[in-house]
Amino acid sequence: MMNSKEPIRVAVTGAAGNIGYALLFRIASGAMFGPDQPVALNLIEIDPGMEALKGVAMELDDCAFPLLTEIVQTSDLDVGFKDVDWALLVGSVPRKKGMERADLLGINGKVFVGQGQALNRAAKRSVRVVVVGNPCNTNALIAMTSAPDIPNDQFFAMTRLDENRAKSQLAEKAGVPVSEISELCVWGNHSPTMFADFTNTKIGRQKATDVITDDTWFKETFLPTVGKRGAAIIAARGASSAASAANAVVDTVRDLVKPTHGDFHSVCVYSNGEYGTPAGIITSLPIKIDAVGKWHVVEGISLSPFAEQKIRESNDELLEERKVAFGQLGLSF
Ligand code: NAX
Repeated sequence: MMNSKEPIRVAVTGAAGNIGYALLFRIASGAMFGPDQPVALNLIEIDPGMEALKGVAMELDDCAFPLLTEIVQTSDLDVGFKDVDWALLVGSVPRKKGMERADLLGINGKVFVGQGQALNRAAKRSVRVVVVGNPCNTNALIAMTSAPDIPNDQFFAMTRLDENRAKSQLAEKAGVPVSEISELCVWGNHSPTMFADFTNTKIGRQKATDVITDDTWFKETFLPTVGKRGAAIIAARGASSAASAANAVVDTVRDLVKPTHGDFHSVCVYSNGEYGTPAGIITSLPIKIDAVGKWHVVEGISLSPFAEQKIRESNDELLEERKVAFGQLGLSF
């Protein structure tokens, strides 16, 4: 029987890449927006990826997903972003040997200027944008700056994978199911400087630091393990995180569209100076969603001097990224 609901239109860039391949099938199956919400997919690739994209679209067809109403395949951003409700910006140029961080910021910066401008021209004014392609915080800030008609609070970057990784490390250490771990915010930049705040995390109803009473483990094992988990996956698998990254995209969007009951989550948002974070960067903060679907930064978290110092270091890195990238691109902030 036909579903009478209007489909949610979702653009995905880098759709033929590794994360794209793990993500599209979950969106189309209903994992992101629910089991009775139709979706239309606008799949965006650069020209060299278009042939592989054709194969991915064939496989989507072959799943006969009842919720999937349409697949658009394109390398034209104005077609890809036309009337979209969500834009998941996954594709970006990877860092190659001999490339400096500043080079990467400039190369990807140009891409995200173009994507921001195209979103501004073609997407719904209510579009929400989640940037995954690295350096995702600064890429998101660049896209936001290049899309002046779309409100700043509709741009996000992803740290949910880091939160999920941190939760699973704590669950393993404490010998409890991962569902027992809550209130774990990853603060700052999606980079090894991020701070997974174990000091405010709960295990069951207790403070994590009352269950695991080993400060050295938190500082010298837990934090580096979470920060370097991406590199450890590459070393073991010979390829970067894809299924877990796609899962984190699903988690991020799913938890942005429904009111928060219980646990809050980490999302990079445009900062207004909350918790002493510099205003005007896209940085990871604890986010909850109210009854009308608007996000807010969770208030009242108490940060120790150690936590404040770690968060400051990560945000300083974001200020530096902004300075370098915006300088190269001739953008002002
Ligand atoms: P892949 O290299 O497998 O796929 C990227 C795809 O993007 C390719 O098919 C490529 O043709 C396409 N692409 C490149 N530039 C594009 C553009 N301008 N427009 C449209 N498509 C474009 O990478 P994959 O493993 O899928 O990772 C994608 C991005 O996610 C990388 O930047 C990666 O660093 C980042 N990640 C971010 C994470 C996060 O937590 N924020 C975690 C996972 C991942 O590392």
